[in-house]
Amino acid sequence: MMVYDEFKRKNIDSFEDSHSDENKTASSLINNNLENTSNHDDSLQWAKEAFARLKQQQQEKKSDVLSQKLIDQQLEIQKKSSENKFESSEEKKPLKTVTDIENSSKSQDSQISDIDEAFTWSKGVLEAQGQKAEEISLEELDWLGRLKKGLEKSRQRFVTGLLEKLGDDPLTPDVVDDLETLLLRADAGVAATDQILDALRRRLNEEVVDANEGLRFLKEKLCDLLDKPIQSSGADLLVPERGSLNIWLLVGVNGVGKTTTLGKLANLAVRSGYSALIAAADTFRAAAVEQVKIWGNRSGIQVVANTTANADPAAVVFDAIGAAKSKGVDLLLVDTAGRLQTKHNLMEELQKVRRIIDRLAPDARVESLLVLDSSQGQNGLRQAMAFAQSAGLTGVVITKLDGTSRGGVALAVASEAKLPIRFIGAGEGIRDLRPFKSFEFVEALLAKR
Ligand SMILES: Nc1nc2c(ncn2[C@@H]2O[C@H](COP(=O)(O)OP(=O)(O)OP(=O)(O)O)[C@@H](O)[C@H]2O)c(=O)[nH]1
Ligand SMILES: [Mg+2]
Repeated sequence: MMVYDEFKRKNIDSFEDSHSDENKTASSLINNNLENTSNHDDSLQWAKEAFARLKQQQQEKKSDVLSQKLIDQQLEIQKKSSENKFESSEEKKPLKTVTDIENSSKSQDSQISDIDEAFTWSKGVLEAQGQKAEEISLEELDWLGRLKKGLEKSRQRFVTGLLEKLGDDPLTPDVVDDLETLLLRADAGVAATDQILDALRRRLNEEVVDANEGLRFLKEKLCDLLDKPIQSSGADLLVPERGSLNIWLLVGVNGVGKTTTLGKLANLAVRSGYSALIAAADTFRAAAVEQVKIWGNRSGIQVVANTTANADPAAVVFDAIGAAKSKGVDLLLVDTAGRLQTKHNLMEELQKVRRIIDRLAPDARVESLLVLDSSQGQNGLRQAMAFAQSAGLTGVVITKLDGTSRGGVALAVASEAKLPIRFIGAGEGIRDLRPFKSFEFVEALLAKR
């Protein structure tokens, strides 16, 4: 049967996998649906049915997230008591009750009325990338709608101002100066801002550019900038290679979402038919091992851990590589402890982990992915520069794009740290992570409404 490989973002032929029943995903449902309806060329009917299914899937997902939040809350209590370090302000905060959580999902419900517009927009974005009807899946539609919603804050800050400035008249040098301020405020960084503005100014010297063309040109330049490191890497999307060992290391400062991203990647792997294993190499806190085990359980993936106090992370990775080799696993995901880029001993610890990997699995395809919290703005760029040096980074995952994100940091990372962005996370749920596509990101960042 066909399975939707989310790393590749396309349907693939069947594979041997114990989870195959689970994989009767919405995408296969919708694809059947598409085959049936496209014969009649009835795209309106298709859109209606796809929209109805999408709503149903989103309702189901909400109840999953609800139960996941309750488990996480339990975990948080365990984590606090095991660390025995209560911060007084947090201690006083009452714990969320089921009703609180339900109410917060209800408030998300109220946004479901926006879905019509989000749906149409998402469908348009997929079609603009040349996706044929039979390739469009519910997952993609759902994700794009959420990505757009997640980037709302960045967009409000940036696009609303931009559209006001642009007006309906041809672009003037003054408008371009204002655009410069807007880009800098959106955390695009100096290098990215300069590149874009130089290109725009050159163009203005040659001809009159109206507002619509200005916006199109801006989007094109932003995509070029994000795509440059991706093209240099030689791979449009980061996909585990079947039949060989892929080792993906997740690194970054504290609390940016490394473990959550690992949990989401593990699930993405299983859903897409790869076998996976997790190495709990965050040995800094006992609760970290528990947290990663819970994520492993959610996707039925084994976790290699060493629970003795202050175990050496490199030793855990050593064991995990052994297990991954003997099981012939496709993807080994390594969770690491959060560390400040300024702490040299901890950065050296990361290098040691890298050395173990290179020695034990010289043929493995190793990725060292920096996880960046998008709400940290320009600080993210400083982290990227520091980790790039000591952790041999090959890519970036940007998280928390659903919160008070400052999406522009993606531009700064691509232009200054010259690292490809591989995945983006927008939410705490297990499915809230997707492979990065510059076109979609830029469309979501600069959507008019
Ligand atoms: N809203 C939102 N929250 C996220 C996202 N990713 C992670 N989080 C939350 O961020 C918090 C920290 O996530 P972790 O995955 O534990 O972060 P970490 O980098 O592993 O943290 P340390 O191991 O302590 O360094 C958790 O409450 C996650 O639920 C995201 O994309 N969106
Ligand atoms: Mg962690």
